[in-house]
Amino acid sequence: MIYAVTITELDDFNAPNGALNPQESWREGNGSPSQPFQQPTGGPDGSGFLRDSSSGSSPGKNMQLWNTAQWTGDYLGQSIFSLSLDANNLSGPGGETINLRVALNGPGGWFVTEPQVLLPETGWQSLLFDLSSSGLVHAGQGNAVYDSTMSAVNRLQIISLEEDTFDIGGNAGLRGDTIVATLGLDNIKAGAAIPEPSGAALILIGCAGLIRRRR
Ligand SMILES: [Ca+2]
Repeated sequence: MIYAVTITELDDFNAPNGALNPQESWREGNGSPSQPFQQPTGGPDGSGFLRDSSSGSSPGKNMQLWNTAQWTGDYLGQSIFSLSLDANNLSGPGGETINLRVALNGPGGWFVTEPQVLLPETGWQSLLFDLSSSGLVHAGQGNAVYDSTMSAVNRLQIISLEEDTFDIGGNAGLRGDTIVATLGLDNIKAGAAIPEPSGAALILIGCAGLIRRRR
């Protein structure tokens, strides 16, 4: 396997008509009849985006899709500690809520973020996921060591998962919720560590205290 991820990775799904891999290697399991596909227009800036559906019944019942190509590799070496994306719950009026999470698998096992709620009929939302050790919990398998997975990620998965009950299938990876839903994704982007405002604020308060004492 060639570990390829870089800090500049961006999936914008803007490939022109007739391109070889417009879905940018995002996929579901082999048996799923609802593989993710590029929608040529309708993204947050009007450009192409990725559309994926779950049927609520087998096959293709779970809201989940994954990448084992450009998103595999050494996140620590590339200083990738966050992931941002634009998401749109396209399930329609009265549709299911999507609880979007990012999950990564590697020698340390599965690690997953907290869910971010994506209600239907709310349009495109810009979401930021913390991939630092404080933003991820171990969901099963491997040696449970954060560095082990993040230095050799073999799969990046995007799922809807409301509860912290983790069901890991073989090929399916970390299973998403069994819901009838449609998800739009665009601008899946690697990022650096998210600054901690609380820590910075504490330092500022500390400095103000020092300045006051000197006067
Ligand atoms: Ca796009």
